[in-house]
Amino acid sequence: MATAEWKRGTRNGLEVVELVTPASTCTIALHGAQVLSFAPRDDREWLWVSDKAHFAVGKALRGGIPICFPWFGPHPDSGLPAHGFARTRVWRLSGVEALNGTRVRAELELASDADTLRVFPHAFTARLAVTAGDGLELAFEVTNTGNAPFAFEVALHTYFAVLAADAVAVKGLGGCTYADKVAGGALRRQDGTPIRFEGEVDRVYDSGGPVAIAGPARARPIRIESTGAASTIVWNPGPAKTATLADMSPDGFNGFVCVETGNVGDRRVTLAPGARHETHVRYASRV
Ligand code: TA6
Repeated sequence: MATAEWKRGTRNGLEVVELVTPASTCTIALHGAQVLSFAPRDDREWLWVSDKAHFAVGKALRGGIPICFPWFGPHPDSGLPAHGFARTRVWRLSGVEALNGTRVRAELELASDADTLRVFPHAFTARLAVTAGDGLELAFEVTNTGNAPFAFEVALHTYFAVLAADAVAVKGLGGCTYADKVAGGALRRQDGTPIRFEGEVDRVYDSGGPVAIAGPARARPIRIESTGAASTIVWNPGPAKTATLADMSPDGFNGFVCVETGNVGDRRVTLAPGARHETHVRYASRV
């Protein structure tokens, strides 16, 4: 029986820390503080990583749980990367600890510096705590270390592995309004039916959940519960958009659905000097 422990290593040249518990193994790249894998001992891998993902410092890695911060989506200045800079910087591993023999928590940190201040002129410290056990928890905390308020967006952009995207659905957002980015951002209201994936789906819901991913293509449903989150983004590129993405195989869209938890658009967070905000999400799957 594995005990709760951790070890450092590399994956495709990127430095990683691996959290090993009796129930699961979780791999986190220091680049982007990006969770790349969560493999329960009694289930399939929960996360998907593109077979053409870029494993290179400074480049976005498609898959796992990219952190979109301090902005979500394209930046008004087209010269800046979509989804902010948190996912393309190397974070500091500030601590790892085994908790009561069944879980392990890793903490990673990114502080503002000359590079970030050039594109986001605010002093901050961002911390991500990843706790692995029979489920997976992420706590993303931002502290305003400057002397003026600032606003930021965040999304934990999770790629959930599925056997077939058209054989799962996302449940729990019935009645919520959403911006349909496939229809130019048109505002719509989700009816009571689960969200299904036939073709490109790209929707920003005004709800932090809880939601679930379920269907024949997921042996067991994954439940997603959050605190400090007011947005859920649901995305799958479908075949046409996938064909435009250099870091995806043509059929890659069929291997995942993205259900992302955070605070984006008009749900962005404004922090007073010295204030902090935590976006917390828990992924669980019980029989
Ligand atoms: O979360 C959905 C989304 O904003 C989509 O519009 C699509 O751009 C996706 O993120 C992936 O973005 P990326 O920059 O990682 O290719």
